[in-house]
Amino acid sequence: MTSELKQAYDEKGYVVVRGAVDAELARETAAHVHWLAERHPDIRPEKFGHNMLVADPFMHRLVGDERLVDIVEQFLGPNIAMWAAHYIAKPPMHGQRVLWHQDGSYWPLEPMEVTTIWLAATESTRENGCMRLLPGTQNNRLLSRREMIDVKDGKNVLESGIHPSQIDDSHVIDLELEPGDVSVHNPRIIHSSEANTSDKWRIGLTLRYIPTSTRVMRDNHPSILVRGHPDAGNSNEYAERPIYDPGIHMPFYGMEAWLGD
Ligand SMILES: O=C(O)CCC(=O)C(=O)O
Repeated sequence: MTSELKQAYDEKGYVVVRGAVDAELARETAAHVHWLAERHPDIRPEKFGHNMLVADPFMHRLVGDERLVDIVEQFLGPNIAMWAAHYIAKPPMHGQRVLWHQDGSYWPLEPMEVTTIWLAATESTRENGCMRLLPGTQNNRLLSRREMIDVKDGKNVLESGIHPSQIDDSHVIDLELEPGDVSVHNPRIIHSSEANTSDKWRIGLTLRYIPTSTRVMRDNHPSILVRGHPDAGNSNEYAERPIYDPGIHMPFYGMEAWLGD
């Protein structure tokens, strides 16, 4: 039976789930960004990507959270992996913008069966640069990278985007979220976000979930298996369950379950 959530997602290309996780987990997620920022002052926090996160016990705990995976299962079925995680954490006053794009233009996935959970770790509003999307564009074809423009002015999380002449934002939707809310979006829907010039952080975590039957065509790029089993028909790589080490990992609620034998 199709759930109401899936019906709404199929129709609109996105859906918002309020209070998907509790405020404490959202707070820990924001604390994780600040913890990483102290250790990686050379990397902008809009760019804390998969390689930094894939062996981190807190990230494994978070992406496998039953509440998130239950949402995703409605769209992707029972065998699920998370193939790319990325914090887009915009610092106050000078947080970077994200140009209009379709996620699928960038991704080495075959087929393009994938959905994004965007988890709000702080409030995400018009003032601090929330995500915005263009309803209906989930039915557009995917543009290739060649059809997009490069914008290397140091102000963008992605250094490319769809040419402004191809954007009609008269019906734009601002996805304003509270900590613990998530939005879910389709890889074809056109979306962006403005710079953060407010005095508050805007911290979002993008988690890209796939059915394990989707092939990840990138070498040395492990996914995290979160439910069910790998697909025998492809050779996707999976990260091992990490062991919590107080010398190199952030402490978090429930970390006892991540200690070695
Ligand atoms: O976090 C943002 O501002 C944009 C998110 C985004 O582009 C994405 O999830 O693909």
